Amino acid sequence: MEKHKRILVTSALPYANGPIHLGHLAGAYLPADVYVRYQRLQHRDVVYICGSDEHGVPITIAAEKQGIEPREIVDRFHSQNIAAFEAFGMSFDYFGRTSSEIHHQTSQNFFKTLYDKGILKQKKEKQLYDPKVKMFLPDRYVKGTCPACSYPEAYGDQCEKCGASLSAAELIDPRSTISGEKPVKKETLHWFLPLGEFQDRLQTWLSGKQNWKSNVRGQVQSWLNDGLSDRAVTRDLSWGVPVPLEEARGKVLYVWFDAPIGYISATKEWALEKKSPDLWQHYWQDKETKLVHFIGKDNIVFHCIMFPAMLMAHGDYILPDNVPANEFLNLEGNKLSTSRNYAVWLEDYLKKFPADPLRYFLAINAPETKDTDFTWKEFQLRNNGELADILGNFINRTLSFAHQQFDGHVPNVYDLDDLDRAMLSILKKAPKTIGHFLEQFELRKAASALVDVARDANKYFNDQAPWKSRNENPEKCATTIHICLQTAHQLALLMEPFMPFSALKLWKMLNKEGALHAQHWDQLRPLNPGHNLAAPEILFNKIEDEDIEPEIERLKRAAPQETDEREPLSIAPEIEFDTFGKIDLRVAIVKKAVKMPKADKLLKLSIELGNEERQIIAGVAQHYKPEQLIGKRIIVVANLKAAKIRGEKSEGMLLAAEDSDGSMAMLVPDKKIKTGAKIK
Ligand code: B3M
Ligand code: ZN
Repeated sequence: MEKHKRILVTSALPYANGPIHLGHLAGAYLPADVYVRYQRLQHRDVVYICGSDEHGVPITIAAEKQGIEPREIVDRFHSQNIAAFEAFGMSFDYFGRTSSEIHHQTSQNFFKTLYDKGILKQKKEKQLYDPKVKMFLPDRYVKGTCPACSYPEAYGDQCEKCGASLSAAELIDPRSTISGEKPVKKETLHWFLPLGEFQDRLQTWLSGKQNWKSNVRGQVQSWLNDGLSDRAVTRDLSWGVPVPLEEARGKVLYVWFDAPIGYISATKEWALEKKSPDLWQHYWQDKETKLVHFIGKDNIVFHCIMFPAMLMAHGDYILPDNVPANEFLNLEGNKLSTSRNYAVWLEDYLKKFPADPLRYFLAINAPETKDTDFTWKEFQLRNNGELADILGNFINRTLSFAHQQFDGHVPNVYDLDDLDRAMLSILKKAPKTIGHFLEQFELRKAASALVDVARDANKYFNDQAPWKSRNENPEKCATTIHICLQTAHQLALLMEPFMPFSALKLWKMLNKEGALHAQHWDQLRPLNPGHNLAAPEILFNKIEDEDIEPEIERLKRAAPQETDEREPLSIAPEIEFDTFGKIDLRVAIVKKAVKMPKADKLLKLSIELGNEERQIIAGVAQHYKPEQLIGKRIIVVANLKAAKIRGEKSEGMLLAAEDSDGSMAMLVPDKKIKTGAKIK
């Protein structure tokens, strides 16, 4: 039983610097929307808030890249993303934006309260400054090597490789992302949230959250174990919410300070729209509200440490009850990359396919506890196999049968047999089972329980064989179809949170009076015998190979080709040139090549090296057939001490490259050159 009086749900505010892609949807949006739709069907008081995050360096960098003003960027993507979300069936109660007047006021007041309470620390610090473009380099304006994992492309605020949250000054070999220059250090004044002072309260608070997902708890606990330090909440930038202090001219609030306050501002705007300006306070200030933040895992620290600490510091607000953060969704086996256009953009998807199959896929394959993969093939399989062949097929055969045999009416129900009773009991349990999973944020289990109902229903239809009983036992046939129709009816309701468009379509086919969204999740009133049905329609179309092939091809072209440049390389320790000079590399030509008996990795090669003939044993048998090598020019280490390998003499070593996937390529001269030629 839900013990809270009301629920406030938020989804991470997407940066208004680009369109929405599948990774966003899987992490912060679809799971929240399913949860909220379900809570609404439980007739709970739930408000669902989101909006555009329009500040911060991601926005200004995007604007600079396109040579336009930040304002233009955010205006464009704010409306574009609203349209895409709507077409995807996102049911926000309010979608705000952090450039709004109310947001500026709310976040400035928030800052002011912390300042007046003496919580914020004011410090002069040396920060990275680009002398060429004459500006400080906060956050993503600087890149360098991650001090935690050595990833060379870490940003000044976060390493995308290991997830470490960084400050620009910690980066090794920093460089300006605007000019590429090595920055200098320059003094500047900033305000800091002393997170360390909230450490104990955060720990106590987290200890009470045993029901949180373990990936979230684990990450937060490890942060706490490391110890929290001061976090700057202001920046030297011109785009953002101005810091409301005389001495802070030209400075704005750090985007991760103002963005979460955006949840509060948007709730205020929602209340104003409802003509009940104080209503927002119930949702943010009454302990009986359950506050739930849906986010992706890269936002955990901000929602579970920084924002809670801000709320504690302020004192007037409730804290989140749960933060069901999701892991990442990969794409065809690779990490999504917006800069490489290696992503599936929601707008593009919706031009070709309906929203519901994607909603279903992202639910059943949600990255709840580990990263998952979106592949077009798997998407097609699930759509065709589960939605079309199981769910859609059951609805279609039931409604068609009712139209053909019962004149489009719900037939009477007569004596029940065991199979009938079993099916009815499945129907009775389903809302409870699915509801239970959804309450626990277990979207995958919830979605599969939904399809299980349809699977059981198909089996019931087959076992009862109404096409036979129609002549042999008309009452049994009527009972079967009656129960199948009640199942379809129940399915329409159970589908609503996951696939609202198809649920509504089914609801219309059933010709029910009253809106689907006005029904009660576990008190659906059954269809009455004699009720008149509307014409059946196909609920889910199959997706053909031709539909997905161009998508697969496009991604193949955009896929990271060679080594993913984001993989940090572990390069061997530095050597002097002299050391390198000692290695005598020469061109040779392969004369003979045979497999080594009982060694599946080794080939025995005879090579010509100038006027010498040598034998080398090479570990390339899994990558090259002997005949592929004969006549090939290769590079060998000619002065390597001879060794015995499996009883055979090896006088040298050939050079080949191996990548992280284990593929191998031999080094070959790019044109004909005499054997024995020296590599230098
Ligand atoms: N815009 C980061 C992101 O989209 C950020 C979320 C803000 S939530 C308050 O990943
Ligand atoms: Zn790192």
